[in-house]
Amino acid sequence: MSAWLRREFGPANIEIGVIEGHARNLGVEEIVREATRKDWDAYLLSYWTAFAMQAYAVSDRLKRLRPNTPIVHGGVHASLVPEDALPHADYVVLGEGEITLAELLRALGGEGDPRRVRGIAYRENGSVRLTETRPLLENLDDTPFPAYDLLDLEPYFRQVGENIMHVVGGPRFPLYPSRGCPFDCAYCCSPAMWRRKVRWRSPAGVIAEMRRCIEEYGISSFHFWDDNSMLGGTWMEHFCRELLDSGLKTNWVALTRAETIIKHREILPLMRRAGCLGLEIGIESTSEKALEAMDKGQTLVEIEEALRLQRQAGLHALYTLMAFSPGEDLTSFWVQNRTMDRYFNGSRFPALYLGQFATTYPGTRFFREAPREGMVLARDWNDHHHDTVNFAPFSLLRDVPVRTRRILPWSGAAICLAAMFRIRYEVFDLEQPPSRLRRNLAGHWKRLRWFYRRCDGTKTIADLGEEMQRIFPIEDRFEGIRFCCVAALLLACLGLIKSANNPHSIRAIHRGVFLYYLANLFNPHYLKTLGRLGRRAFSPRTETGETRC
Ligand code: B12
Ligand code: SF4
Repeated sequence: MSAWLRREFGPANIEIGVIEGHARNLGVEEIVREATRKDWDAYLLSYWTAFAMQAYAVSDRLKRLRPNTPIVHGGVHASLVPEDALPHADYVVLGEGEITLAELLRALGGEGDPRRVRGIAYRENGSVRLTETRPLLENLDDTPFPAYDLLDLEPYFRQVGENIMHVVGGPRFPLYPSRGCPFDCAYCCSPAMWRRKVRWRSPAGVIAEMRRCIEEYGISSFHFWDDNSMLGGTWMEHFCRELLDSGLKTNWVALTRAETIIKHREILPLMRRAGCLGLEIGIESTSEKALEAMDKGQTLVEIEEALRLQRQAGLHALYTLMAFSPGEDLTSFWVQNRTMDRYFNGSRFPALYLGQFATTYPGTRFFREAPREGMVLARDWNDHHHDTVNFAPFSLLRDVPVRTRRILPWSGAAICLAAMFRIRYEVFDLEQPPSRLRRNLAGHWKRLRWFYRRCDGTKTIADLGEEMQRIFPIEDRFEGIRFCCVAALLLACLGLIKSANNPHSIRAIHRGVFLYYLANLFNPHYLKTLGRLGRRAFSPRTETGETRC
């Protein structure tokens, strides 16, 4: 966007400052302080749902300090729920921002009426007005080389685990071969945001961007951030051939879908030769019921075949999972873990596979249908993040857990606690003082044992959640349900509990998983991460109490 504005206005006629609050982990006050160091003509904010509250707080502070400076919001959250953003903004740019923002800034500078600009929302007499829809950009090759010179690039160059681009660590840049996706998955913002239309840049344009990244920044690794880079199989084929012809030595990973991989299987070896390291598939769930409910349009048979084909071509198979989608229950968690073991683990020790939590993003069908499908546990937008249990489906809440062991084995308990530490970031936030962190761990340990004892085949998970809320001193009104759902997920994956409706006997795998983690301890990468975690978790620090964004 900055590069677009610079080109539109001419570099000599516009000055742009970028504060990357998320990447630099800045708090509201820090952002406001930086933003008010100069007298800017407009403030532009971009954010996702999980950061909306911080963005609103920043806007409100800026409005108080600079009441005459227009504030414009954009990005996926503001675009899909402008009525929520508008109390904190003068204008919201809806969807694709390049042309709209340039026109709006010109209008704000006196060249026309801002309220006539297409593709925006604003307030008038207390109600929200949307202007005519802005057509999507016709030629994506028209988008300029990103203005990396305005960014602090250090957070992009960190190692895996600390890198904001996660999945694969190390220095690399994002790339967008395309925008949009024709599918209509219930939980995804893309259909509403990009209107299910797919547009492509030319292979030559993408390669030119790669060349500049290498020549100007020495970066030759890339993360393709479009929705499905393999969707146009012929595009990918041309791109790979041109990339090989260009002589550039690059590494890249991309997102795609299982059936796309199968459909374009013949180009996988070519992609590998052209520098592709791996492809990420959203597996989401291994429950056919859940996959159907979310309209994923991708079957388990396709997923397995796609993973096989990737491996055959020498590509890493990356994947994502979402726990607590409508349709999932205790049996599906057990089946999921065994299925993932089959997909990824072969004959090694059994492992525990955890991804993120299903999240009801506004503007999606999942958001609209969530109150009918389960309990919405999100208290505010801060909770709309995949690290937080913000939804529990009735299919799970109404399931009745039975333990498969008389008492919780210590190895099972240890795995559950370690896993909770990894997946419950909001509870085990490493920024909090060590004493609170230890208290949280001890509390989790106590509640886990209590939960296991109560899995006697007489109570549903919802009942247990409510009971836990009454018995334990928990401040958060949803924590009982949240905890029981997470405990149920982990214990069911390990086979230490099963559904009372499941007539089959289950062989618990806790010892195998424990050995798997033990074996991993000798992996230098894990050792390094653990060392870092230890240092971060237990080094003394002062608490500022400030919300981070
Ligand atoms: C690449 C990507 C990632 C990457 C990089 C993320 C990053 N740090 O930037 C990775 C893989 C790391 C990632 C992770 C996550 N992602 Co993600 N990701 C995407 C993806 C596929 C592309 C984002 C993108 O760059 N789009 C292309 C650009 C061109 O579009 P854009 O950013 O929307 O910007 C345009 C307009 O919005 C507008 N605009 C944007 N800002 C502004 C500001 C102003 C002032 C104006 C005028 C206009 C404007 O103009 C831009 C150009 O036209 C989107 C899906 C999608 N198709 O957008 C999901 C998406 C953004 N991710 C999402 C989420 C939730 C996540 C995760 C939390 C996990 C998850 N459940 O998927 C994590 C969290 C990561 C983190 N550290 O915080 C959600 C956000 C939903 C929401 N409402 O908040 C999306 C929309 C996917 C979805 N579930 O529907 N993600
Ligand atoms: S989840 Fe992937 S396939 Fe489904 S609509 Fe979103 S981008 Fe498309």
